[in-house]
Amino acid sequence: MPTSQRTQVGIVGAGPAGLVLAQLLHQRGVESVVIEARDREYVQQRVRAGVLEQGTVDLLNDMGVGDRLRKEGIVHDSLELRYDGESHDIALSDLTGGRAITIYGQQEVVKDLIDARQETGAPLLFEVDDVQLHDTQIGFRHDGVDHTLECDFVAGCDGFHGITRETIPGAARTELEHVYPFAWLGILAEVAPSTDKLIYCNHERGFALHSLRSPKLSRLYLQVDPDDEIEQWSDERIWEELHTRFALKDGGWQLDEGPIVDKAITPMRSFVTEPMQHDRLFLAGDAAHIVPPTGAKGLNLAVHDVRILAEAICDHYESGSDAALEAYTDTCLRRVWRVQHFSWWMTSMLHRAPDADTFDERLQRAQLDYVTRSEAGARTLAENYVGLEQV
Ligand code: FAS
Ligand code: PHB
Repeated sequence: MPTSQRTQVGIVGAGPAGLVLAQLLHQRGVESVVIEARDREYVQQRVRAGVLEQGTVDLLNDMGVGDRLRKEGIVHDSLELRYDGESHDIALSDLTGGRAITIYGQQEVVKDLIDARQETGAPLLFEVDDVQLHDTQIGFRHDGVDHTLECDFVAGCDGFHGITRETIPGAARTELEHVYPFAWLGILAEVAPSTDKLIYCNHERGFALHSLRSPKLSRLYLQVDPDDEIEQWSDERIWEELHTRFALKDGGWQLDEGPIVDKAITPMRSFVTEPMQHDRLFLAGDAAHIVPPTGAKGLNLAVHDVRILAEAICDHYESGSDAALEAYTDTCLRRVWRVQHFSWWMTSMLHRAPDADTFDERLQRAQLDYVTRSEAGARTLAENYVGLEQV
């Protein structure tokens, strides 16, 4: 028997954007219904982001979902740039008045947010399908039953491959995209990290990144050809390539190997859709924009969008003013383009484009020398990396 129900905000997608929005609205007494296409287990184990900006950590703590983050998150006050077989520290905290990043897996953030949602007793429906959006009416099937949700507002938090963005008429939106001529092969390995800070490595054979998830879990990335299939990359070949790219001239560093428990290849693109709203539909996170992961910004930008959206929706109900809702796109796009530039800049500085010539390589080295030898250059990287307070 089809059902029809009303809510104030219909949220499509239970990724970081949708779940943070739901919690922020709940804490201000605004009702919402969250619908998610995948099952709970899949959403909670999906390996993605790992770096949280200072602002994201502060918000999760203020929202009361930071207990495990404070216990298990690994705070980093610096990172390393490695090129020409040499290491260079970027003192993030010293250069930003004490701000830092925290390593805490995206799936852990999602787990904490789902637990918090369950505690509120407010609706979070997994395994919905056939989701359709007509203005502020969301149709979907759940447990074999058709449902219709009448909303005041709809939040499109369904990621890059979701349906909400596509419901904005083509004539009413502009899509701006840059696709990079390389991809990332990411692995999760059951071995203690070989470093106590992230290592971003520029090597003639391509970029490499040493990140981590816990004292027992390492997360590493390799620049690969965008047409490569994961089957072409045996575990042996992956480790061999990582050793080669991370090697120091003085041989003074060892990368430890361990069982690879997850590996995947991710395309690299920069993408923005403008505007991020249409009538009473508001897009947030990857549904509106994608950044290459080199700047570790995707999750953090998604959280920033919904922080703005939650405030604007609460203004509507608490003061009757729609000024912040009308300014939503302009407010978000200031940070979206700052972060797009930073992510493109990090990607260009650290990856080897297949058609790069010697002139390009000299420019790249000059950029690397500037950020590692000039305090002003290092501060530019540091303040963008830990997250700008104001944009
Ligand atoms: P998400 O894609 O996370 O969530 C969207 C949700 O909507 C999903 O659960 C999906 O199942 C659901 N959905 C889709 N279609 C639907 C439909 N029709 N109906 C209902 N539900 C639907 N970012 C960082 O900040 N730091 C990093 O270190 C980093 N590393 C990354 C590494 C990789 C390999 C990848 C792929 C991304 C990385 N990112 C990183 C970016 C990533 O974290 C995203 O920016 C982040 O997941 C965006 O969150 P959401 O906008 O909530 O979208
Ligand atoms: C990660 O830990 O997954 C990670 C870290 C830094 C990045 C991207 C991904 O730039």
